[in-house]
Amino acid sequence: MLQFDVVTIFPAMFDAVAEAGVIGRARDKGIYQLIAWNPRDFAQNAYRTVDDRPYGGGPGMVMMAEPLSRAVVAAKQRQQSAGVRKSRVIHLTPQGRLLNHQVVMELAVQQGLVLVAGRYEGVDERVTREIDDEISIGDYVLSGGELAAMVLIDCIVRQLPGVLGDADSAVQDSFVNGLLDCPHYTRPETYDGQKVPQVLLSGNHADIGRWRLKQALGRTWQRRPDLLEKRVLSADERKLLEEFKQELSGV
Ligand code: 9D3
Repeated sequence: MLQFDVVTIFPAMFDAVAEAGVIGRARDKGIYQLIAWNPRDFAQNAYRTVDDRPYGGGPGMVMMAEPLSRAVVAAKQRQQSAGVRKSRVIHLTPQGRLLNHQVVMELAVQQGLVLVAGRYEGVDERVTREIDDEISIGDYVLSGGELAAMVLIDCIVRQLPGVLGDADSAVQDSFVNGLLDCPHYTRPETYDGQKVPQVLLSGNHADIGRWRLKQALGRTWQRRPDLLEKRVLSADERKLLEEFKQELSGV
């Protein structure tokens, strides 16, 4: 069982991820455990203060080192008691390395992850001693690390054995084969004057497979050319992509 411990001043936010859909079911099945730790419970004064003004001046507040560090230590200790040999402590921060599928797979093989979600302008730099890794989920500004931690939990848990059925197996996911997904259709055959592509009604699974691959290649070429540059195309795939471009130009 993968152990997640999250350090956050908003523990209730994590009820959302642990209750909904496949990720909620995985927790019921005992595939992972998620515990939240509130730095306020480790604060030293009666006001349970966890933030203070920045040395050097400037706007905003900084998360204090002591309550945060003590919460991380408590989380690590709990993981050891649960049988985790080596916890990995990850700070979600805009300064971290960018999350991608490869990073997710690297984290999905760990026994225990302690996720540190910050608020305010940032975390006192001296908490670094407790941190193994820093991760950002993209170049846009969130109000805190909690949503980033939930993104991380979601994409790690769906990689764990027994979470997804064969049907939507993680092996079939986009980004695993380096392409965007093909378009999908369900009933009715005509919706608002728009027809389902004929090939999908043909029952010819070889043709359907080729059509889907062609669409996946074409959409990746149109929307995410950076993904195509990173991926070697087979002769067959190059031919399908050329066909896609031909069809687009109205031949
Ligand atoms: C003024 C400088 N800002 C840094 C870009 C301050 C700041 C903004 C937002 C500091 C922290 C935050 C809160 N964001 C996160 O904690 C965070 C985050 C994000 O904002 N974007 C992408 N990934 C992440 S992971 C954690």
